[in-house]
Amino acid sequence: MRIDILTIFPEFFSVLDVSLVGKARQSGLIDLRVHNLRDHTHDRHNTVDDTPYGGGAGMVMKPEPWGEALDEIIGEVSGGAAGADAGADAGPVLIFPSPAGELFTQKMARSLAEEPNLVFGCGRYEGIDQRVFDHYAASGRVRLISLGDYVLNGGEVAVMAMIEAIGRLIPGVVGNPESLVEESHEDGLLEYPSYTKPSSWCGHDVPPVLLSGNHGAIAAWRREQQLARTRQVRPDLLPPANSEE
Ligand code: 6GU
Repeated sequence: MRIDILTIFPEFFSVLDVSLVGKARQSGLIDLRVHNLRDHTHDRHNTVDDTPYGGGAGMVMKPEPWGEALDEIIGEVSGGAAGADAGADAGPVLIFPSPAGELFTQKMARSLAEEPNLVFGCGRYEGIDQRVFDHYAASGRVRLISLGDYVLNGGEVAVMAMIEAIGRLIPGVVGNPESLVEESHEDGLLEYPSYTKPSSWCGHDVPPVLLSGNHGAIAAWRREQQLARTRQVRPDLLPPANSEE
């Protein structure tokens, strides 16, 4: 998978050299390129923002640097394996992290992990001029995506979270694919509690069923734990039949 990131803070992304995503980059499973939006400005101060039309607090990111940078990346990516005359939806998915976007979910991560090309555009300030989204909605597949109902200063940290969630679902990135199956959200529920040795620690014992060797009983206990946890802290995740008290 090729991932392009457009940002005014390229140095944020140096952490993507480490851990599983870092290994996936070294082995060539992920081709990740970080671009500085300011390289696409042409004034002495490398200006990327301006005051909002209609007034109001804060600054808005200007459309021209985004247009120039996105055209360049889309041109490179589309000139590759997809071929010049690939269909309208063969272009990269353009993802703009935004608290005004649709909610990022495990399901979305699974579907994005199957894409050959993702482009992330990190906004700062009060956001990006709306015409950037409108312009590329025609040629590419634009998605505004939010991590949750709170506000970050910019898209960089959100993009790192999304890349980690998506990257680990690319075949080969996580060593043991089975470890991807039994996790929170993969089956729509929170995960069950895990224990390792010693069987007793500071007066806390591992639930006896886990030491029983009875695989059917263990599976049933884990399922009950998933349901109980989910009911307690995330009842919104349960199908209606399970959420009744
Ligand atoms: Cl994706 N971006 C920003 N700036 N703030 C957020 C967010 C994204 N998701 C939650 N808060």
